[in-house]
Formats: sequence, C-alpha cells, structure tokens
Amino acid sequence: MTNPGPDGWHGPLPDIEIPDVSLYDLLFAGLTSADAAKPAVVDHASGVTLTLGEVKCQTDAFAAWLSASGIGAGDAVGVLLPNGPDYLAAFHGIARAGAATSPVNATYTAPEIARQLTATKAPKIVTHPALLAQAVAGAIQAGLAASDVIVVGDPDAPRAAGHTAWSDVLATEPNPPTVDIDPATHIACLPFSSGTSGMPKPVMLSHRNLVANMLQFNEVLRPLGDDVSLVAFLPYSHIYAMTTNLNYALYRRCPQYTMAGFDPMAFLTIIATYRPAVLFVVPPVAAFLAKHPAVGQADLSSLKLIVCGAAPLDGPVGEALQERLGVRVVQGYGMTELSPVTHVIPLDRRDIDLGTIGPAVPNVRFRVVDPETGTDVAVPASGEVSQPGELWCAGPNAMLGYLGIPKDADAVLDADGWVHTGDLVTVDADGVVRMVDRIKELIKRRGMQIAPAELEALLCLHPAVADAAVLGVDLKGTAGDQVPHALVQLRPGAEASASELTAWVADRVAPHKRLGGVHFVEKVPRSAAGKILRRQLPVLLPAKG
Ligand code: 4UU
Repeated sequence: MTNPGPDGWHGPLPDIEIPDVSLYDLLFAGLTSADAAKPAVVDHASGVTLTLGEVKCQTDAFAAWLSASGIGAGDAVGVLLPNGPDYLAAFHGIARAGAATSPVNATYTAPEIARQLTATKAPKIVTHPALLAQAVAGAIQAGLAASDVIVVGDPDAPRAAGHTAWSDVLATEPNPPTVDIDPATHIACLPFSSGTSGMPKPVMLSHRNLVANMLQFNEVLRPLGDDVSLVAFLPYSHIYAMTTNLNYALYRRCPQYTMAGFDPMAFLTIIATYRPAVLFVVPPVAAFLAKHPAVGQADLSSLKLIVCGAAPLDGPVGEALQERLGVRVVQGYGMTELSPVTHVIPLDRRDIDLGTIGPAVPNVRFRVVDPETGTDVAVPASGEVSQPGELWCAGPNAMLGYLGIPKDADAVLDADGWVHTGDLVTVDADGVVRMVDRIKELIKRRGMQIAPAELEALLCLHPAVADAAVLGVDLKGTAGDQVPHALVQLRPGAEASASELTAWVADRVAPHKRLGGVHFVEKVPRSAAGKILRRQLPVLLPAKG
C-alpha cells in the first residue's frame, strides 16, 4: 500500500483536504465565546496568562497598528523575543497585516540580528526589554531608527529612549483593515536555514504551507484526543516549535506553557504543576528525561506523548524513555524548507523502531534517490531495507523558495516541486524511513542549525587566518548532538592561538554556534574549483586521547 507510485512513496494515513484559508482565518475567525475564554498561553516565570480571546484581540490591535504604519503585503517584521505570551500576537499580528515574521533567535548577537533584518528588509523589530541592547545595536546596523524598535511590556526606559512600547501598540483599536491574502502565494514567515550549503537564508513559507503542515501533523496526533497542552521550551524562532507548539496549540485551543529557555529543573516543575499532555523535544532533552536522577522524583504522570526530532534520536534512548516514564515516545523528522514536518512514527505503531523517523505524514510524497545516479533506489523486499539515498519530499508544506535567490539558483527545491533534503536515508518495504547520514553542510546543536560556511567566513576575517573549514563533532554521551570544530590554516608568518580564535568566534555569534575546538592544519583541502573537500575533514582532526 505504501510502495511508491509514479509520484513517490506516501504514508499510511489518507491525504486530507487543505482548506484555502489564511492562518488567521484558520486559527481565529471561528473563535466561539467558550473558546475565547480558554487559556492559550501561560508563562510560569512571569505568571502571565492570556486567553485565546486576548491573543486574538492583541493580534488584531497589532495588525491594525502595522497597517496604519504602512506595513503589509511584501514586508517583513523582525521578531526577537524569547518564548512567552507576547510572541503569539507578535507573530499573528504580522501575518494578519499581510506581512511576514522574520523570526530571530533570542540568543543572537547584534551582527547576526542585523544580517537577518537586512536579508528580509524588515523595517521594524519587536523585542523584549532583556534583549534590548543587542536588538538596538542590530537594528541600527540594519539602518532602522529607534522608534522602529518595538519593546514588549510597558517599558518606561525604552520609551524614554525613543522606542515604541508594545502597550501603546496594543492600545490601537483592534479592527484592522481587511487584507486580501492568497494563502498559496502570500508569505507568512521567513525562518532562516542554510539549506544544503552556504550561508543561512530566508525560507519563504506561505500561509498555505503553515496551515497545511499543522493539519498534516494533526492527523498523526489524532489518537491523543482533545488534550494537546504542551510545554513550549524549544525556541519559537525555529520552525519546529513555531508549527508544532505556537501554532498547533492555538489551533487545538489548548494551553502552551512557555519557557524562555531550557532549564531542566524548572521544566520538571512546570510539568508537575500544569500537567501538560505533550512534550516536543530534541535528542539531548530526551536523553535528560531518560537518564537524569531528578526525573525519577518528578511527577510527570500527566504526559501522554513525547515527540523527539531535529536531530537523530538513538533508538535505545527512546525505548528507555518510553519505559521509564510510561509515556508513548515517537521520533519525527522535519526541515525548515518543509514547514517542517514530513515524517513521524504513528502513535499506534509500537512495532516501529524508535530509531527510525517513521513513514510520511498525509499529503507528503517522498523519494529516495541515489545521489550518484539521480535515480530512485530499488524498492526493498519485505523485511529488507533499501540502499541509502537522498530523501526528497514534496507536498503542500514545501516552501516557495529562498527570498532573494532565483529559483534556478536554488539547489534545494527543484522544478517539479521536490525538496532535496541533503539527508541520506534508507526506506523499508512499508515506507518507514531511517536517517543514515547527513550529506549536506549542516551541523546540529541542540536541534538548532549551525552553517559551517558562516563560521568559516567569520574565521577568515581574522587577520592571521588564511583559510578555515568547520565540521561537526559528535558530543560524547548525547546521541544526536554536535559541536562545531574549526580546521584553520594560518597565513605564512602569522600567529594566533586556538583560544584566541575560539574567542574571536564566541564574541560574534550566538552561544550554540561557539567552537568546541580549533585545530591548525597545513592546508584546508579544497577542490580545483575551490570547494572545501568536506569528506576529508574528519581525518584532519587530532586523534582523541
Ligand atoms: C535526524 O530541525 C528541523 C525540524 C525538526 C522537526 C520538526 C518537526 C523535527 C520533528 C518534527 O516533528 O528543521 P531544520 O531546518 O532546522 O533542520 C533540518 C535538518 C534535517 O535536514 C536533518 O538533517 O535537521 C535534521 N533532522 C533530523 N536528523 C531533523 N529531524 C531529524 C531526525 N533525525 N529526527
């Protein structure tokens, strides 16, 4: 049943109809008064709770304010916020005004913020008082004025400094003008991804992409029933949490309990206090839950499901977690360019190895293509797995392209609508997929992207560095987690220590991108055309003692 047809493999669940609506219409248009009174978001640290009705009202007010400021279709607005109640209306107000959120990781430095604002030409940025220094520095580098920085809360000092206060924005009459949104072509957000190579770039995700992926994913979670309340600790700025937490919990009218970052003990307290049903995690958090002694003392009895993705989950760790907590654990797979979810292990298929990423979600088609020959690998016999090949995916969740990069220069989305993931997988006769290797230039730390090209460019700006190559090294004891290491070729006669170069990078990037090691080499291996020969890099690392 799941064998590939002419358009590729599909999963066990039937395809669904994707409604032709904007995100706002899907999430808020039909809000009943009973639903409006339900808690949408609860922030344990600040004690702030917003109902669905309040989120809708704030969304409308922000959309009206943006429209009155001349911001709408074709524009982007930066959002540099930690997870918290304000994120919801920031994101949806922008979408309702017809503009697109450019979500910035809250740990970014000023140059990283500026690069993102510039790449998406965002004329405004929404930020938090705790992040104001880097937000303002980044905004100024990108050419924004003080008043273009909108600060959540009711902040006296920022207002005095000429910034715009969120409380003033929310005082706008919540009746924005109607904006004509074509869900298929209208961009709702521009998360950054480096794709299969090069620098991070803005991924154009339409209203339809986000609506579709939420509904596709919803089919997989259907057996759970009505309660999908969840702890939102993965950053909303990353597509994993944006779709499965921020938007999905709103869609299902269930509360999301926000955390501005992952603090293991606060995480356990929040679960015991609010009794959520679902957790979305990355492999290091799965390992924490499976192994840490404190977890044994905590009351996690409300949990019904843990979804792990964004990096490889070790099958035995998944099994140990399932056993220890008595909670169903599944692995999912996604990619920013696919909005993101394409594969998840079905909740009722306990026979499927947790080390796999399962079959495709509804409406996704996938192929496994030999990277050498460009042909699909042979369908395996029952009980066997295929030869490894590159995973290609297509569906209503496939991006429109990268902003500012012509379609024909884009190596990821082909003319037939297939996203070439850069991941090497095998598939069994039932369409269950296993990740084997990553054949693209991408390092994953705590599920977040690190583009080697970005760190290489930064190292090459150091006066002593002639050339540099960056690769991911697996962190011991944390399956799926990697740290970037640099191989550096110094200029003749120049001197720089490993710690100096480590600090050079650390001063300029978010903490998750910091180097775990710098190793000096005679020469960075490059092809005749100047491309780094990445396959040769691991052997240049010093042997571990
Ligand atoms: C091995 O990380 C993501 C999206 C993750 C996600 C989303 C919904 C996971 C489960 C889910 O239900 O997006 P990006 O764009 O940051 O990173 C994409 C890359 C993939 O190409 C792959 O290399 O992250 C890696 N990846 C995984 N690798 C994602 N999921 C997995 C996985 N195992 N389960």
